[in-house]
Amino acid sequence: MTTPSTPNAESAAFRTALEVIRGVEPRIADAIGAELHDQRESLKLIASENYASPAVLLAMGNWFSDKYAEGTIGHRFYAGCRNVDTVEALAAEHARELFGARHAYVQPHSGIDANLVAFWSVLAARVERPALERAAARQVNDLDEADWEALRKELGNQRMLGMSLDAGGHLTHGFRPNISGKMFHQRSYGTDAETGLLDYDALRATAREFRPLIIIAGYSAYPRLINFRVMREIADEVGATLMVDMAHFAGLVAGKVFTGDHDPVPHAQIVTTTTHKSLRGPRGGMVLCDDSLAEQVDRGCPMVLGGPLPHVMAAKAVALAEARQPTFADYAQRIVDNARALAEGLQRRGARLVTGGTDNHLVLLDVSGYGLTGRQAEAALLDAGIVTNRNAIPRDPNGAWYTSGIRLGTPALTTRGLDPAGLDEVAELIDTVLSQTSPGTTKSGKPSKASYAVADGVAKRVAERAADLLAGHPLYPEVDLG
Ligand code: DSN
Repeated sequence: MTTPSTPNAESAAFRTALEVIRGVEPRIADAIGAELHDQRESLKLIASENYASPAVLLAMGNWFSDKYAEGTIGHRFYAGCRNVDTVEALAAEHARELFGARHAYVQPHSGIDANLVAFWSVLAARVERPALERAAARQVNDLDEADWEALRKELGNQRMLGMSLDAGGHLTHGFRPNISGKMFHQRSYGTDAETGLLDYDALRATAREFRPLIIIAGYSAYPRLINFRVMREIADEVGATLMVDMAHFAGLVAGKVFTGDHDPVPHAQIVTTTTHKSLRGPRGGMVLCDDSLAEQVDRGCPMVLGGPLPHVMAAKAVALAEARQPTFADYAQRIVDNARALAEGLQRRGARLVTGGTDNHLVLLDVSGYGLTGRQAEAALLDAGIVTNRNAIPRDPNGAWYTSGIRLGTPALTTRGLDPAGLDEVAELIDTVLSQTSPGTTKSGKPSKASYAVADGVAKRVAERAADLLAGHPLYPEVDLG
């Protein structure tokens, strides 16, 4: 952690906070302490998780939580917002400077919220205002499928082109279980069947035929670079807006690991992100955009957001200030170096990776080579103290529930200070568990996609080795709860 502090200031701060909480509800103080313990003990490879600095965590626990501040800086629907204005302006300034963006809106509470703000902004910039206002006035809960169809027509029958879920896209990129799939007719682009890489020619052909309003780029499980210059060319050719959801790789953009064609900010009209993944901030979202969409984006609250969370905006400002320090670029580079070491370590031991490697912070391991489903592999690894999540792979025969993949990411372990040699050892531990796990059978004797058995003693031995590895890289070493 890079935040300057006096020795033991963090320990004193968290101990005091827990003491105060304990005076009201001791079970919550215990749960907070237990969570720190669990996080310290687990070998966390969830690609979307990280550890925020003590300064970021502390910035959230204060009286800014008590303030309503609907509206924008200097233009609020509540009195007494001058300190919230300071916080929001600083967070937005850090975001603009860090990412080289014309405009930053730091109010979204999450990535889904940030994407909703972006969708409505693009619609509002294109659609006749009365139609939009009529649509916004309707009661969403009362709408059935025919109503949604009528609403889409009223909004101009809009279309969205996004990466397919099994290629690594995200639910909010136009899929039915999410409101984006109700607001838009969705079509997907995928990856090449041979290489697993994004197929720009196929994408261009689909865009020409489908003529979407929005082309959305970004992913939660694609391990490679995206060329945003080419994406913008395709969008311009069909008159679409290019929107990039950089939630997963915002830290790599901030740390200048992704530059030129791989930095979305100069190429997309609108960019959304979360702030808690590779960016290492508080849980929350953010929108960056060019001047053409700034006015609409600033209407995010109350159009689709509840009141801003000033305490979280304060923590965003702190995290963004941290990300502007030179050490963050080093951190971002180490995330990628570590992911590459993990990928190479797995491949050297015979594992199959989707796309054959990684350019970013994540690795998608095809566990069918071990004779397992993703669900079995995820559970077996957890038994050995290794926390991952199962994930579909392109054209996955096991679907989105059981899956054939495991997604692994390095932002969290990099924050703990692990290096490529450490990630090679992690590869060894993963391979040891998976190669000694067998699929179980159902009660009727058929192969099960869920049950499994790890060979005797393996989970325990691996858990001990994982604990040894983590002991050399303590989490929050500056925090001693006593
Ligand atoms: N839940 C996040 C992830 O794991 O990628 C995205 O929403």
